[in-house]
This record gives sequence, C-alpha cells and structure tokens, in this order.
Amino acid sequence: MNIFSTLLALLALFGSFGGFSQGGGSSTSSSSVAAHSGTDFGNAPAIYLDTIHDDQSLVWLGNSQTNTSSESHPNSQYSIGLDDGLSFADKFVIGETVSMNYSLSSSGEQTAYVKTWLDWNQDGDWLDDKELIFSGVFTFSGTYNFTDDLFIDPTLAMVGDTWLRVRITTDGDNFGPTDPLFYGEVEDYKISIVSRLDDNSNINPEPATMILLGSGLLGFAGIGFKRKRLNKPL
Ligand SMILES: [Ca+2]
Ligand SMILES: [Ca+2]
Ligand SMILES: [Ca+2]
Repeated sequence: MNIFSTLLALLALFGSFGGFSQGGGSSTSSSSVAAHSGTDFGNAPAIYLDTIHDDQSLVWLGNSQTNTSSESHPNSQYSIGLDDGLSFADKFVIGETVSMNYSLSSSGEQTAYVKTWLDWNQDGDWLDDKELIFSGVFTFSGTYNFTDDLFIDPTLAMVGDTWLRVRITTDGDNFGPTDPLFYGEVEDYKISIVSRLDDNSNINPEPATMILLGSGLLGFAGIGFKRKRLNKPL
C-alpha cells in the first residue's frame, strides 16, 4: 500500500462515523441536511395540552421543522399535514401490526432522545398504561431513518379517532408528553383505529371463490386417487 492509498483509507475511516444506541427495524442515515431554528408547538386538540420546544436548530423530526406561521398558534390543528417526521398506514387495524417509519434530522453530530405516545383509550391524555409506545436514544449526524413495528393491541386499542405525539430533543431523557423542552421538535398526528371487519384493505376471498377452490382441490385429489388405482398391480 503506497502513501496515497493509505491516506485514502484513513479518510474513509474517519468519514464513516455515526450510529445509534437504541432502536428497532431497518435504518438508513446520511449527513446532507441543513440546520433549522425556531420555536415549535404541538397541534393536537386542546384537551391534550400543548408543549413547546424553544429551538429546533440541533435536532428535528423529518426533513423540515413545522414552526410555520400557521403553527405558531398553540393547540391549533392548522398544521396537520405539514408534520413529516413519522409516516405510517392510513388506518391502524386492531390485532395487526403497523410499521412506524421515523425520520430524524440533526445539525452536526448530536445525541437525540425520541419518545412517542398514543392515546389508546381516547380520554384526551397520553398518561395511561402503555401509552408511551416508543422511547429511544440515537447518536447520529445528518439524517437517521428507522422503522419501529407497533402492534395494535386489542386489549388497549378502541375503534375511533385518537392522537399520537412524537418528540425529539437533546435535553435528556427525562420528559413527558407535555413538559416544556429547549431543543427539538414535537409533531402530533391524528390516528384512525378500525376493527378488522371495517378494514377494506384486507380483501378476503369471496365465498364463491372458496367453493371453486375447494372443488378444484377435490378434483386434484380425485385424479391422484385414479392414478393410484391404475398403477395398482393386478
Ligand atoms: Ca418536522
Ligand atoms: Ca389516554
Ligand atoms: Ca410541531
């Protein structure tokens, strides 16, 4: 190895820093994002109580911060559709699993704490048992994407609309859904929970198809039986 190739190897080694210390599912990362700043609020209905992040310049959710002028109204729902840190299926089907796709962003290398709450019992808070649905700490630079699988537990979930709150911060791990924080971003999402019977995306075979399929199997079994009889020694 000559001095030039040694130098290239060292550059590659020092250029590949980053990683995470907790989280599930698949993940990707990159380091080409711009810094953001500004104050951020939640936008769930007022019963959930608002929260605040003073400064989004270190870490934020998704590609963009959502402290647009429309979201500078605490407890408003004006910014629904602008939040971009979390993506998932349109409906949460009770008894099934939903892939929660997270997108985190940072300016420079940061250690970020992420927590997500879902109001399973639809009573207007995120304080009940198992309503903290995700908690993780990640050290990364640029963007970091991962997927967390969420089981829609029939013992917790109720049919109807409810709300989810996700927060990211560098302030440390000691925070709840409404505690004011300095750094980071909060995003609130309206969630629709349905039963399997109401879920049109699960296309089950029609009864007529089942009958045809059944008779096809019987026919196949009959052919096999005949062949067996033909091969029987006399
Ligand atoms: Ca965002
Ligand atoms: Ca609750
Ligand atoms: Ca927000």
